[in-house]
Amino acid sequence: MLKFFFNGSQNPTKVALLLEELGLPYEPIPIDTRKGDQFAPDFLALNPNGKVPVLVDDPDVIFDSNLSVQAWIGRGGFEQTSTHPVTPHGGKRC
Ligand SMILES: N[C@@H](CCC(=O)N[C@@H](CS)C(=O)NCC(=O)O)C(=O)O
Repeated sequence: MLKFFFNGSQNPTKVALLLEELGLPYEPIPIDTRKGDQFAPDFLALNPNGKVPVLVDDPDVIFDSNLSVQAWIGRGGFEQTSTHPVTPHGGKRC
């Protein structure tokens, strides 16, 4: 299942709207950026920029809200991001 790391700000909200509109099942995982949760090592391993949103479709990780929307609108999921670097886990990171 998709994992969606978010807070209540505009960039994560774009992705939340996408997920809801497409009816995709996902696990919402709140990140409290006011407390600095975005700098926890586990989170930085997903997004070295320390920002939300992050969408994980294991093993693929995507951490730009606009690219998330573009990838899914292409109906190819993360396959649309194949020009981006591959993660150590074999997935694509963008
Ligand atoms: N280009 C990124 C920007 C992400 C971004 O700026 N996220 C903000 C929330 S809207 C954030 O995580 N801020 C926390 C911080 O900078 O510490 C995107 O569109 O997803």
